[in-house]
Amino acid sequence: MVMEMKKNRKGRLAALGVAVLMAASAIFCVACDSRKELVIYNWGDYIAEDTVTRFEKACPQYKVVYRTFENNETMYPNLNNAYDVIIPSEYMVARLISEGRIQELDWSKLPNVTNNLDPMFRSVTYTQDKDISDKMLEYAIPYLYCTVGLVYDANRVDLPSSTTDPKEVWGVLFDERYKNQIGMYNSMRESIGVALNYCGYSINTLDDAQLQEAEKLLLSQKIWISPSRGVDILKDKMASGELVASVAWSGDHMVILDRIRELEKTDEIDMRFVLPSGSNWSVDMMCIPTNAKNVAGAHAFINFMYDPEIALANCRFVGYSTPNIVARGMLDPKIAENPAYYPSVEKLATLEVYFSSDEYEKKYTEIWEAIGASS
Ligand code: SPD
Repeated sequence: MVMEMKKNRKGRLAALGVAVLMAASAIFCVACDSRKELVIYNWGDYIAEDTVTRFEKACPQYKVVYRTFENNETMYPNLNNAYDVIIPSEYMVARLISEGRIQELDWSKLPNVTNNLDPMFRSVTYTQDKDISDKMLEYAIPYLYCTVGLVYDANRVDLPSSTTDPKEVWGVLFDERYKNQIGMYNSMRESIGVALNYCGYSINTLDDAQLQEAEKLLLSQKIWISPSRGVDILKDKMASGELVASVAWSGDHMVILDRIRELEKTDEIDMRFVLPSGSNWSVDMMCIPTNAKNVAGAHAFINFMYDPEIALANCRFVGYSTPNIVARGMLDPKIAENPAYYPSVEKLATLEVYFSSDEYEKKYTEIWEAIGASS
């Protein structure tokens, strides 16, 4: 018995010794890690799995802290945390510029961007305010872009394959035959935009009657169709066959196709993407908040992302369209020349970017909250 107690005490002492050593070495490691933190805030599922490691290897003076958000509106209230690089969509970038929340970039630190940015991005319209649109690239660098369309399983959804009529395309999402089998993004502008486009209105309307019609439609969809709501989760639900159709960013279509292949379901599911006329195209942009603590590291990261090899690996992994002209040239032409993923300047002119202002914010948020609050 005494022997037993002695043994236990010895064991406890040994365990304590190990714990003390471990704590001391942890403190020592933190103290000796002289790398400067670089805090990145990006959409979920939106970077290749090895990009951060590759960056830390290329720039060993930085240690990345990587955080994600679900949509532009959930990102915005968190900006008081000092992020170094944030990657919102263009309409949110326009708002952040007008509010003085992001800083001017030093292009002399971005030679890869200078050399590899697709020239189209130097002249596209990013927002309705021409002054802000013209100076967008002084504050933000395109990361990846996409269009908004419908993904659907052609084996289970009745939709003429040639149509791009918004009434027909989006009609799938309001069709009671597909009750419990459709997906809607948990994202304010995409949801209201789909409803407006379906009704035949601009996705940027401020007209109260039109907005009310869109609200009514989304409320009845919620009651009669019970859509699955989410962002990244919808890709799995589409690939597994749980859903037959969903609103989708074009990049998500590419990921869904990959997952269907992984699940060996290509014989069962014929997953297509259609871009309705008058829909949205959107570009997510890398910016440095005014309160960033590591401005040099932020420039290094943005520049790194424009290395053609890195940009290529990243866009292949996440499925979205790259604004890096050299990387795009290395893609399979079936993708790089598909107008649903890489619309020409002429095609872009038939689509809309989301506009932003306090009035948009107020009117669209009211609708979004009304839909969220309804039972
Ligand atoms: N996994 C989420 C990727 C988000 C892509 N950006 C969407 C643009 C919205 N305007």
